[in-house]
Amino acid sequence: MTGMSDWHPKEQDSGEDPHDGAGLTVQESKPKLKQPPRYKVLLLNDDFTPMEFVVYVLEAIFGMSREKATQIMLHVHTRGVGVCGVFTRDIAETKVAQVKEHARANQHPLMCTMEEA
Ligand code: TYC
Repeated sequence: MTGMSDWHPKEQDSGEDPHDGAGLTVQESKPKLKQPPRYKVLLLNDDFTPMEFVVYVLEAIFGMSREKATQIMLHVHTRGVGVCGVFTRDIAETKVAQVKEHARANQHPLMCTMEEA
């Protein structure tokens, strides 16, 4: 009996030893799961959409109180753009589509978009 023919996996790999028995260090793998990327949903100002309509959209689609919705609407009105919330991609895409569809159905030019947070 000589050389590699005597090699037995059970003797070589206890699961604890970071060395492989041949003088080489085995790198433990890093955990592969990551948090999913998050996206900001942004509301854009325009000169035509009524303030009350924007407040309603923020209440209905983003679950905001009237007070919070009014605060965000006024921020967008004065600053030009504002964050409605931060979500995973599918949820952000759905909310953007809901805002646009609601605006379109009511013939308002209100625009909504998303960007990676
Ligand atoms: N600027 C609009 C107005 O004066 C109100 C408005 C606010 C519109 C926020 C869009 O995202 C918006 N009627």
